[in-house]
Amino acid sequence: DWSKNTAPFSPPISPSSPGEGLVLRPLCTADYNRGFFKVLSQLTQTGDVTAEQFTKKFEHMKKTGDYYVIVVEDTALRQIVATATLITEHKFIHSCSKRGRVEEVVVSDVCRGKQLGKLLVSTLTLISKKLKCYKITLECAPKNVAFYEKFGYAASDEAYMQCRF
Ligand code: 16G
Repeated sequence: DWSKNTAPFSPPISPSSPGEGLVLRPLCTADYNRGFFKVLSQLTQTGDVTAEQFTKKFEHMKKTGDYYVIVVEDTALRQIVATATLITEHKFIHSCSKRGRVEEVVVSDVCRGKQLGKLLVSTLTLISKKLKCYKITLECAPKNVAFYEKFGYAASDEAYMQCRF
């Protein structure tokens, strides 16, 4: 399934073999102390989140069953070096189907060039297919459009709108 459904990798890494000294796995609460927020801060403002706030949010997300937060850990340094999230949103439309959303795709600047972004997005896209989402979407900076096109994502003719508070 993996090699058939993803963009080509060279060298041929996969979720179970993400590269020397690296492991790809779901987020766990101990990752708070392994630099998870340091990685996220390379994407946007994270705010000062305490361990308690993190754990509470983690448990909530886990309970819903709709959050798939994955991380890549450098096993020697015991540090998170990349992360991405898949969220499934429940719908009445499309025969009570689900929509997948890819969020917070970040690869630490110290770990660029190892195909980790490609690995994370391929993994989440494949999971969304397995979970029978009828579509999967994401928002990204214009400079990252070409990257996501490699996985079959295409610009939509719908406008992206937001209201920020
Ligand atoms: C990017 C992210 C999105 C994240 C947002 C944060 C991807 C594919 N997209 O659009 O998930 O929520 O940045 O920016 O990773 P903000 O702080 O301006 O909302």
